[in-house]
Amino acid sequence: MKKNLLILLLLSSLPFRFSIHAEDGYELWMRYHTISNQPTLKEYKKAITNWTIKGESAIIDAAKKELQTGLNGLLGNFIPETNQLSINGIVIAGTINNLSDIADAALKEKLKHLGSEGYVIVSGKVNKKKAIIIAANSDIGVLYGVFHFLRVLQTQLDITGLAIESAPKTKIRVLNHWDNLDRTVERGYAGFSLWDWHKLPDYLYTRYTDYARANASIGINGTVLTNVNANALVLTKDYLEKVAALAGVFRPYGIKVYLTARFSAPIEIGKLKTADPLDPDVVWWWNEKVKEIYSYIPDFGGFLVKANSEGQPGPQNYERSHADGANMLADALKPFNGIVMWRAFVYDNNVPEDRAKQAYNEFVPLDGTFRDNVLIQVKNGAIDFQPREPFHPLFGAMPKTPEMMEFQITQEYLGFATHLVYLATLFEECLKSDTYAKGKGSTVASIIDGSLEHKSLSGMAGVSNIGTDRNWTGHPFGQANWYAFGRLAWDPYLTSGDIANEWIRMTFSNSENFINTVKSIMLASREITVNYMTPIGLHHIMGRGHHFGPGPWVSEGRPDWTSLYYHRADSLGIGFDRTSTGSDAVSQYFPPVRDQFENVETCPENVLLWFHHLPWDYKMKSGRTLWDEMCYKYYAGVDSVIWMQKEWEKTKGLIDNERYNQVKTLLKMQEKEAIRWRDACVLYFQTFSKRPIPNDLEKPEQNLDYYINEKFYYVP
Ligand code: BDP
Repeated sequence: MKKNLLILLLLSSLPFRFSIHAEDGYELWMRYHTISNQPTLKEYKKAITNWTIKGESAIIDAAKKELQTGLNGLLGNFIPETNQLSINGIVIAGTINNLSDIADAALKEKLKHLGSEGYVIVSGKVNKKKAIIIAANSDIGVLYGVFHFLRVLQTQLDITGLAIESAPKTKIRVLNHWDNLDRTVERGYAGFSLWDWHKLPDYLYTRYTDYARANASIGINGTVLTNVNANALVLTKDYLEKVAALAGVFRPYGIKVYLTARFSAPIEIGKLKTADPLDPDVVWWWNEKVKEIYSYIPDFGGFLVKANSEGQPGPQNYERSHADGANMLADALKPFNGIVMWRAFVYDNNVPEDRAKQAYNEFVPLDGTFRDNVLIQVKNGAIDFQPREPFHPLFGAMPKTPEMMEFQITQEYLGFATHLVYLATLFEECLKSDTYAKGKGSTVASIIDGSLEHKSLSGMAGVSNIGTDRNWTGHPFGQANWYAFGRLAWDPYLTSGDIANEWIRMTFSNSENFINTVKSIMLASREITVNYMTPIGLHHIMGRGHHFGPGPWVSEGRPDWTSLYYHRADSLGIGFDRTSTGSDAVSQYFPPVRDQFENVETCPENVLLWFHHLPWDYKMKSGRTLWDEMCYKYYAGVDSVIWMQKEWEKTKGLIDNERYNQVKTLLKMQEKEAIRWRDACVLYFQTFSKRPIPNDLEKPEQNLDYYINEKFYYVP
C-alpha cells in the first residue's frame, strides 16, 4: 500500500514523463523523456547528481519545478535538490547576487552585458568540485537559463565545457491571440480559444500554466489575449478580474498580459458621445480606465490597437491622425510603464489605387510624432501574410519610430492546420532582407531589433496558432512555427535550419536519420506551398472570406478584396505592375531595392508578378515562357507534396505511431488540397493565356467550373 502511494506521488510529480495521453503532442517540445542514447545518458548522470537554485520568488519556484521535472525525466531517475555545495556534479542556478560567493570575476563581467533577461551557463568548479552554473541578473534570466540548459540536454549536446551566454535581442516578444470573448478564434484552426472566460477568474486550467511554460521556454514575454478586431467588453470590471487571474498564472513565467483596445470603447462602455482622441472627456476616460486596469494587473503590458482598418474605429473617424490616437493611449499608459503597439495594417473604405502602398503613405509622414512608448507593428509584407511577399517597405522608412514585426503563425493563407508548412524560412527570408535604409546591411532584423537606429524599444509579434486542440496547434508541425517564432523573437539572426534541428530533437527524436529526413521536409515545405498556391509572385488569389483553397476567379465586391485586383490576368499577360509605369509601389523602397524590383531583368523571379505585368510568352531564366513556367511550378508543388509523403514514410518506426500516423494522414490531405490549388489555378489562368498545359504534365481531372462551384461550409 505504502509503495503504491509512493509511486503515485512520484508519478504526480512528473506530469510530463507519464502523461496519460502518450504522444498526443500535448507536451510540445518540453518532452522530458529519458535519454535513450546510453553513452550520453551515462555521461549526463555523472555530470549531474544534484541541483540547487538560490533565491525566493514565484519565478524561482517555477524554475525549480522545471529543473526538477526536466532532470528527473531526462535522466530517468530522481535528481535531488541540495543545500550543500561541495558535491561533484551539482547544477547551481541563481541571480548573480545570490551566487556572489561562488561566481568569479569573469562570470560577473559577462553578466554585465546581458541585461535583465540574459544568462550564462558555464561548466566550472565550486569548492573544487565539478559544477554547472546558471547565472543571471534577474529571476527571469534564471528561468530562461534553466530552460536553455534543459534544451542542451534534450538536444544531447556535450556538457563538459559549457560556455553559453544569451540575451534577447528584442524587448517585446509577444503572441497576438485573435481570440474572441465567445471563444471563437479569428483565423484559428486548432479548436477554440484557450481562455475559458466563463469559468474565469475562478477556474484555472493547468493548461494555462503549460502555455506559460512553453512560451517562457522560448523567451516569449508577453501575450495579447484578445482579437485585434476588438470587443470593448474586455475592458470592463468583470473581464478585468478574469484577465487578472490569467496574468497571475503567467507572471511566474515572465509573461505580461496585454489587451486590444477598441478605439470606440469610451462610447460603447463609457457612455461618452465621442471617442475623439483630443476630446478632454475621452482623454480622461482612458486615463481612468488605464488606472483601473493597473489596479487589477499591476504589471499590465499595454494595448495593441487596430484602428481605421477593415471597418475598425479609429482616430481618423474624428479627422485625427494615427499619432493622435496612439499618443493619447500612450500618455495614459506612460506612468505605469505600459506601451502601445499600434498596427500599420491599415486600409480604409476608399479603395486605394494600390493597397500595398497605403500603410507607407499613412505612416511615413507621422515619423517622429509618436510618444516614446509607442511601437508601430508592421506585418512582414504590405498586403497580408501571403505565402510569399517582398518585405514591407515601411521597414526602415520611419527611422525615428520603433517598428516591430508582425508575423502570422496561424496559417491563414498557408493551408490552415492541414498543411505542413515550416514558417521559419518565411520569417528568415524577411528578417534577412536588406532594406538599404541606411546603406547596405540595414536588414529588417536590424530594424526590428532596434540596433540600426539604437532604439531601446523593439519587438516581434506572432499571430498565434494555438487553440484547445490536444496538441495545441492542430497540425503537429504547427508547433514548430510557434517554437520558431519564439526563438526568432529572442534572436532574429538565428537560421531556420538550426531552429528546425533543435525543435525536431526536442519534439521527436535525436536520431540523425530522423532529423535529416524531417529537416529536409521542413526546410523545403514553404517553397513547396508557394509553388502550388502562388508561384512567381502571385498573391491574394485565395477563396473569398474564409481564405481556404484557391479563388483566383473571386471578382465581386470591394475591388481590393477580389483576386482580379491582384493578379490582373488578361489575354496579354498577368501580374500587378507596381513599377513606375504602374502603381509605382516600388518607389517606396530605398534606391537599390527599388531599382532591383523596378527592372524586370533584376527583379527576383519569385516576386516577379508582384511587381510586373508580363506577357504570357515572357522568357523566364529557365528559358521557358512565363505560362509554361507557371504550369511547371504548380505541378512541381504537387509533386513535392508527394515527395514529402515518401520522405515521411521513411521515418516509420523511428518515432511513435500516433504522431507518425497523424502526420501521414495530414500529408495525404495536403496532397489533395495542393491538387485543388494547382488545377484550379492552372485552368483558370489558361482561360486568359489560351495556351496548352505542357505535354509532359498530366491534365487536370476536373474542369474549371467544378472548382468554381465547390462549396466549403463552416470553414473555421
Ligand atoms: C487579415 C485577416 C483578418 C484580420 C486582418 C488583420 O483575414 O481576419 O482581422 O488580417 O490583420 O489577414 O487585422
